[in-house]
Amino acid sequence: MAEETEETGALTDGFHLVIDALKLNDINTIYNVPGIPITDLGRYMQAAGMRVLSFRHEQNAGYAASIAGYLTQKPGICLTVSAPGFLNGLTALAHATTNCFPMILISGSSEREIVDLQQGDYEEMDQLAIAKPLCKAAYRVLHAEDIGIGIARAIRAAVSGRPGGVYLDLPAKLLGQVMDEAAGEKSLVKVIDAAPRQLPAPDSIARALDVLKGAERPLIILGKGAAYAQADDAIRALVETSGIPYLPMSMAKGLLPDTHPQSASAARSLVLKESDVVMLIGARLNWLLSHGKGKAWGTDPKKFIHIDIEPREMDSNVEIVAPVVGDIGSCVDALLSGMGKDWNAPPTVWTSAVKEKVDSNVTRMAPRLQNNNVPMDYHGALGALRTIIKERPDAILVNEGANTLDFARSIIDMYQPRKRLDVGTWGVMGVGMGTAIAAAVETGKPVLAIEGDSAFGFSGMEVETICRYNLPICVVVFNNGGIYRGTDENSAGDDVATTVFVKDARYDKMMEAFGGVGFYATSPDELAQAVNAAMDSGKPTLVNAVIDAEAGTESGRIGNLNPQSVVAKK
Ligand code: OXT
Ligand code: ADP
Ligand code: MG
Repeated sequence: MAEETEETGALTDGFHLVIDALKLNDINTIYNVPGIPITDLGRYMQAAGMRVLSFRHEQNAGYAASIAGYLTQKPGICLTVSAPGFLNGLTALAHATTNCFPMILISGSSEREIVDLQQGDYEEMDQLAIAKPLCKAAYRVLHAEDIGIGIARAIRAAVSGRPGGVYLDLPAKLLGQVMDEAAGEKSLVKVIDAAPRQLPAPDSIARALDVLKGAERPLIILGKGAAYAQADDAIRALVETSGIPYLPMSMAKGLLPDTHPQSASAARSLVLKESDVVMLIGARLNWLLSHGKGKAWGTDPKKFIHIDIEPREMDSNVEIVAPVVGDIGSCVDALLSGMGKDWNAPPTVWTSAVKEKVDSNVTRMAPRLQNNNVPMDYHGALGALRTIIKERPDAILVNEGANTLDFARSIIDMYQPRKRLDVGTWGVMGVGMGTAIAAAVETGKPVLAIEGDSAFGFSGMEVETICRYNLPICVVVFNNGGIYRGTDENSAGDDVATTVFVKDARYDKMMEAFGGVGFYATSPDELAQAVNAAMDSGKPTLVNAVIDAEAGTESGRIGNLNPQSVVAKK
């Protein structure tokens, strides 16, 4: 209330209140594309000591913000201009929500009075209404004195419970609104305990342990929620104390090193089919796990234990006999103390069967990774990159594509948590450069981005951003001349086939165009040399890796999801 403030005569405004509110909450990095009405906001942020990274397209800034949220447990912030900029950022906001990454899309917007009467304002759009179905929460702030509360609500909504995307609408007029500085300062809110621990009910833990005790062929599945939770030591202790084989989902690889003796990564089909009790930790039974039923899960009856912070996730696809609702750190701690020291490891006949399958799959794959073929196949090229990650386990691996994604996932072992960042729940192409940039900025670690040539194209212009900020990112483009393969032919007309790109494209020149380093690699040895040089130098680098145009398969490992025409004419 005005009369309670110390009237100093000094004024503040919407721009500065937004900045002060973010800084008060330790949010100091912004991913944005400037323009009306937020150009000055970015300038003032920079002047106030915040890191403001400008991108070439909002979608990439948004993907950067979403993965920043995943890596830091603080909401990643994407800042966009009204209507078209907002819409460009919206795909990333939806992606963050879908993947349970905390992110806030802050967008400038046009004049409410004109927008609501649809009188044709500059970049007119009812952005709040459009954002709502795509995020966890959406807010608009109309008065400068509400900026503190608006930002506090956005932060809490993004990170508490199941994390997700939040939209915050800041109309242009708000930024220029002026108020007394002391009153403004008082209106700011430092969010206390933004993501409170959520302890599981003791009876849910007892129930889960009972089910686990009765298991003959138990399996733990670790998802990216488990990686997000940053309960790394507790999760490792749970896996090791229980003696249960575990299967990491793609972004949970490295939560325990992939070389861990209990890893069932290389026996995926076997453990899904033959397990009798499955404990999911921060993983959903969505399409990536065949919804917990059907052929992939075999005929043996299953009992599912599910640990998740979101109660409504339980029974979403199949019956969950032991729901454990709470934050993963607390749930895993409670399970561990319930297990005690005398916990019986699962029957050896089960763990040996898993180990045998792992060993045989690993042994079968090993010689294929040694080849030095020209042109390269996926195994040869990824065999070389696998060694590089083994030697540099703290590097962050970004990965997208179809074959490039699927082969890299199974070939490249990860050794540390949250080092593998990929296409996530939607299998979306285009996350590559935004993800690589945020990974470098947020962690200061070197980044290796392994990209299909199609995948890279969605965000390729951001190589300029990488050069501009001189980030330690090495992009390897798996250039097979197309989507899945470079060999399709159009059976009618002169246009090339729909999945085919320009032959012998030189993606390396794109990086050189902006002052970075380009390499052209035709063999696994050349590829290893180039990537090692890039990782040693820390310079922005792009390696054009020439892959056999025939090597890939349609849609990689998920070709079965393509509908088939029964009346196909050709
Ligand atoms: O147990 P079995 O015997 O089954 O064996 C398994 C493991 O046990 C074993 N394994 C191992 N063996 C030995 N050693 C080790 N270490 C080891 N580890 C594992 O290997 C097998 C396989 O293991 P995996 O991979 O774990 O198991 P599986 O069965 O594959 O798992 C199932 C899934 C579903 C969990 C897994 O497949 C998965 O995670 N898939 C994700 C797939 C995905 O998301 N794909 C991306 C989307 S594809 C498509 O949509 C594309 N588009 C369209 C498009 C998109 N997506 N987005 C937008 C915005 N617009 C359009 C496009 C345009 S892809 C694409 C571009 C593609 O072209 P590119 O040029 O970019 O790429 P290229 O294909 O390279 O040309
Ligand atoms: P994956 O794709 O790796 O299988 P998903 O994205 O499907 O993983 O699942 C992640 C799950 O983790 C979501 O259901 C989300 O609610 C949950 N989750 C995220 N953070 C936490 C946390 N701190 N505690 C408990 N569950 C969490
Ligand atoms: Mg390709």
